[in-house]
This record gives sequence, structure tokens and C-alpha cells, in this order.
Amino acid sequence: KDERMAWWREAKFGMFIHWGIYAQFAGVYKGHEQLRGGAEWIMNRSKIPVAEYQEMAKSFNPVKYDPDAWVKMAKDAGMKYLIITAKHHDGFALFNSKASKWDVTDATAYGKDLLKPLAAACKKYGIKLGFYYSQAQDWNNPGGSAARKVMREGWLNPDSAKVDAYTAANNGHWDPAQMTRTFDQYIDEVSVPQVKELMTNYGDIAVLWWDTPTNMTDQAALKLQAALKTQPQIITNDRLKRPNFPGDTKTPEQKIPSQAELDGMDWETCMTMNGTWGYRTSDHKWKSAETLIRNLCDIASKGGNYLLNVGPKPDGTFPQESIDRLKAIGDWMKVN
Ligand code: FUL
Repeated sequence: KDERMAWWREAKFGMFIHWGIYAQFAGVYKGHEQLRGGAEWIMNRSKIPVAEYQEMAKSFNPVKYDPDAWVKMAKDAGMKYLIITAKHHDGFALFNSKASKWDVTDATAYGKDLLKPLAAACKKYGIKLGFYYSQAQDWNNPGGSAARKVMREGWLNPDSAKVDAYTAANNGHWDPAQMTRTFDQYIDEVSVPQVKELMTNYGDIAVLWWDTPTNMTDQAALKLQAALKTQPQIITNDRLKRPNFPGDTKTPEQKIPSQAELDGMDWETCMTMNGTWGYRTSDHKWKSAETLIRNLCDIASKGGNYLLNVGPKPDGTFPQESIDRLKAIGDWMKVN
């Protein structure tokens, strides 16, 4: 394990990227601002029907996507690795998947694998590539789980009481289309095959970043773990299934642990530069570059890694505020 963790323990700083169809909504549904949570949660928070959400994908066309520029920005900021949402809770695959038509190649105007050229750029700049993969929650592929969030936390529509009753009776789901397969079928037919695709089609994968083990079983966790076997050097986090699958790294979210909270486990604080993971037009709560640099120093001095998020726009570019902050951190790195 020590050998496997060596690069990671040196790395200190990485880039998290949350990108998907939610960027198209940017925190707004039918003119209504999403009330709570990150903008990547809009489908669940606002209970957007599956067909409607998938309709939005048709116009997803990030013609300004320039993965070389993305990775160069990470490199220039002093980052050593990059983790991108290969599939977030909305189930949308940013890659060409044979296991589901809800992927960039089949469901969007763009029609090309987004991860292939990103993997090439990472290789070019010597940046390690990792994938975030939402193994359990999936609001579009039938059978995937859905954390139960009440409608009053999303867009308050006239039917919210009815919607809340429906989700309560249906394990968090809000659309019958989400329930045409079982969770086990989803794991066997989508989750496991997609992880295998990610482990075979993109070269060396440094990290698999699992998330939200809603409804996970030990059996499903074992299958997903087995799907990683072609990448024996891979590092995994602690979100596959609790408590039996601790993984290699702890994942404090939006917070930096105090010295007293550290227990010898490897850890990585993931954090947003503003308040959302996915792109949101109305979020202007940007942390200053100075705050971000202080966070990095604090984390590094305590032996952790800082995974700092960017939520790209639907056109494929980073928000200017993120670009500015990455640049400022890079400038600071050069003189320190
Ligand atoms: C959370 C997710 O639900 C958020 O959307 C985000 O991906 C964060 C890093 O992890 O648990």
C-alpha cells in the first residue's frame, strides 16, 4: 500500500472537475432558482422528469472544450492530479459507454467521448488522471438509487406535497421510469460494466473516487471492487460502502480537519471555490485566492491533499473566476 500511495502522499494538490448535463441548467429550472444544494443536484432537488432532463442533453454541445488548456491550467497552478466526474448522480456518462445510451456519444449534439482527449492531455503534461464515479445513485439509468430529498428543498412547485409523498413511497424516486429495473440489475448492467470501461479505455487510472453509497450492498461493493482489477495501482476513497469498505483515503468535504481529528489515515479535503460543485450562474460566493492558498498550506502542513473543484460551463470553458484563482495560486507557487 505504501508504494501505491507514494505519489499521492507527495501530491498535496489536485483538481476536481464536476461537469455534466446539470451545467446546462446552471441552477435554474423553468425559471426557478434551485433552492438548496449544489447545482449538480438540480434534477433531484427540483424533481425534473427523466424525459425532460434527457431532452436537455440533446443541446449539450461544448464546442469550446479544450482539455489541453484545462490540464495546463491545473499544471500551472501546481496541481499533480485531476479527478473528473465520469458519471455523477444524474447518471450521464461523459464517455462513450456501451452499457447505456445515456452517455455523451448517444445523447448529445456533441457526440464525442470527453474523457479520451482529457486522458491524452493528462499524459502529455504528466498529470495523474482519476475518475469520480457515482456507483449507486443514478437518476436516469433505471434501477439506480436516489437519495430522498424533499421537494421543498428544490423548486417549490404547486405539486410539491404530492411529489414528496411519491418519493417517500418510492425510495426517493420521483419518476416511474427510474424504477423499471432493480438496483441489482443496475449494478450488473450499468455500474460494473461502466467501471470496467473506465478501467480499460483510458490508460492508467490513478484514482477511483466513489460517492454516496445510497442502497449499496456488500455484494455490489465487491463486484465494483473487482471491476478495478486491471488497474492494480489504483487508489480508492472511502465512499464505496460504509463501513466495510474503507478504501485508501478519507474524504472530508468542504472542511479541513483539525490536528486532533487526524487518525493516521490518508485524507483529502475536497472543496469548491464558490458554493457549488456543478456550474451555477447565480453563485457569486467566490473564496479569495488568498483563502485558497491558506487552505492549501493548512492542509499540506497537516499531511493531507487539497482537491479543489472547478465546475465548467456547458460550452466547455472554465468560469473566469476559477481561471483567475488558478492563475493566482500558480503565481504564488512560483515564488514559494
Ligand atoms: C457529494 C455529492 O453529492 C456532491 O454532488 C459532490 O459530488 C461532492 C463532492 O460529493 O457527496
